[in-house]
Order: sequence, then structure tokens, then C-alpha cells
Amino acid sequence: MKNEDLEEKRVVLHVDMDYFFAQIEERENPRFRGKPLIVGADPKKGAGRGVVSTCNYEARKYGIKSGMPISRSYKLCPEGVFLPVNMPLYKRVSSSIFQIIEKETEKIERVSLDEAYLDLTKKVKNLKEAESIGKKIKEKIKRKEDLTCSVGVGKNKMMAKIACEEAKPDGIKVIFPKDSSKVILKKSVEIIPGIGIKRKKEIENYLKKKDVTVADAKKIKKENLEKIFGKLGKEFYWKFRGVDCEKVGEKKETKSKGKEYTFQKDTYDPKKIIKIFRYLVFQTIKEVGKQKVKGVVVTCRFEDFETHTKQTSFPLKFYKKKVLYKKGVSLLLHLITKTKKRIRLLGFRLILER
Ligand code: TTP
Ligand code: MG
Repeated sequence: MKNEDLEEKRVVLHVDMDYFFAQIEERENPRFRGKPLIVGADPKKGAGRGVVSTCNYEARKYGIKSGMPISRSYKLCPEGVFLPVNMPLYKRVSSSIFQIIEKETEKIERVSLDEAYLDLTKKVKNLKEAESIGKKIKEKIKRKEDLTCSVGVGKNKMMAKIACEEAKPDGIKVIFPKDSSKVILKKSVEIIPGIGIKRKKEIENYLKKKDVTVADAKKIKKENLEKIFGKLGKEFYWKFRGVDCEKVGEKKETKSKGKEYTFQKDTYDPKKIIKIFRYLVFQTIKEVGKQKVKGVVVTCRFEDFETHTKQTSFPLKFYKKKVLYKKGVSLLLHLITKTKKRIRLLGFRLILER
């Protein structure tokens, strides 16, 4: 049981801001407090074509979620307050918050603008002490930025994240090592990091059962999980038992820059497609400047919302514009030549050195 031995000694804390972009907008415009508030593309009275970035909890009561077409969110809640994304503001707030978090430990993994893991193993004697640090972080963020966050503490990253989810909004929760495997059993298998809708389906197909829980998934033998998920099978086998050996900082945030464009009308006109694609590529290259590039990602969303992504990696280098454009076009062709569907959205992204 080497995996578990390694684990028991760790103390991990997870911080995640509550409805981040929308909470900042509420703070900036207190008159919107208590109303459903949606941050994202312009809804254009239901004809808008982008997506929801996030929304406050009032809006979530209407079934609105991140990533949902903005037109759908408008239909669900036409009386909602719809605001555009103000990224420079959110980035400023994020760095102010990270200044607070970074005072607690150097062992930090920044997951996104509003989320981080802290390894407090060397700083605290037990999980209760980590809870006090969590409370301190919450208070400081509230005082400095007038925003709430949630905090989870556990014996590993997975348990800290699950605790944080349970603490939402504006809460703090500790899951003690002795309870770890027990508390996840009755939950949907989707709470396991790395298991999304697709992988959940694969487990359901294997078990010939719907709405599988972690307890159900735990019944699958390690060899069979490896057959289904390859190398990841072993990792899932342990995660179903509350064991997660991934270190804080191991999964580095990939730095990337990119642009997306939603067509006013779904299209298969090659002239329009290439014109927009060129624009996305050259705008992105302009923003990236002299940073080294190690990969290109192209995204294509079709008229039925099916979304495909293709990416290629290469040695870290400063590439000429033409080379990156060519790499992008070849990925785009892979995505669109085999389909007769019209394109709704195009995206181009460059993966950069951290
Ligand atoms: P999350 O932490 O996933 O969501 P949230 O902070 O809005 O809400 P929660 O209280 O559930 O944590 O994402 C952080 C921010 O990232 C979010 O405010 C907006 C942005 N975001 C997008 O722009 N698109 C997305 O699909 C998601 C999931 C997030
Ligand atoms: Mg959040």
C-alpha cells in the first residue's frame, strides 16, 4: 500500500472564489445584488451567439451554467442582468488575491484565475491548523477585495477540492483522512477529478448501470479499469478509494493565449472561414509577441454545438507567423474536411512556455 503511506502525511488546502467574474461585477455594481446576473457574450435579446462565462447563484436557480449558449440563458431568464466580460479587471483582482494566498506558503499550484492548491504539510501539525489558515485567507480576501471564497482541506488534492465544493458558497470544510474514502462513496463518480461526462458514460456502459456512484466504480478491478482507461486506470482505481498521489504544483497551469470567434450565421463558406481564421491567428500572434511557442490548438464548434479540438506540439521555439498559420490551417482542415456541418465557432490558441 505504498500509495496510501505517501499520502497520509500530507495536508492540502484548496481555495476557489465563489462565482468569480459575477461576484466582482456585483461588487462593482451593488444595485445588481440579489438579481440573477450573467457574465458572458451579448445575449442580443436571445439572438446572441457566444456563451456564458459564469453567473451568480440567483441565476443558477434558473438552470444557467458556465459554457451554456448565451441565447439559451436568455430564454431561461430574460429578466436577468447580462454583462460583458471585463477580463483586465478580473485579472487585477486575481493577482491581488494571489498576493494574499502566496503569503501562506511557497508550495502553491495556481489552477486558474480564481483557484489554487496549497501544500501546507510542512507548515502545520494537523488539518485543524490548516483550517485556521483557510479562515485567515478568507478573512483577508474579504477585507481587501470584499469578495467571498470557499476553502477545502484534505489529505490530498482531490479531497481538498471535494471539501471546497461542499463548502460552497463562502464556507470552509475539512475532510479528515479517516473519513476520506467514506465521504465520496455515495457521490456521483463525476466528483473524481479527471472523470467527466464521457468517462462516466464509459463506466456506466461497463457496469451496465445508470447514475454510477463512486461506490459502484470501486467495484471495478484495477486490471479492468486499465483496460478501459489505459494508464489512467490505475490512478482512478486509487482515487475511488480517496487516494490521490498528485503533488501540489505537479500539474502546471499551461500558459496559452488565444482567440475565438462566433459567426453571426453558421457557415460553410470557405472564404469566410479562412478570413476569420487568419484574423484569429494573426491577432493571437500579435498578442504573444516574442514569447516562445510550443503548440497550436484549433477549436471548431459546429451548428449542432458539437465541438472538436485538434492540437499539435513541437519543440519550444520562436516561430515565424507563416509557420504558425500553416500549422493552424492544417489542423483546421483535419477538423472540417470530414464533415458537412456548418461552422458556428472557430478558435485558435498558442501554447506558450511558462
Ligand atoms: P469557476 O471557479 O469554475 O466558477 P465560478 O467561480 O464562477 O463559480 P463557483 O462558485 O462555482 O466556483 O470558474 C472561475 C471563473 O472562470 C468564472 O467566474 C468565469 C470563468 N469561466 C469561464 O469563463 N468559462 C467557463 O466555462 C468556466 C467554468 C469558468
Ligand atoms: Mg470559482
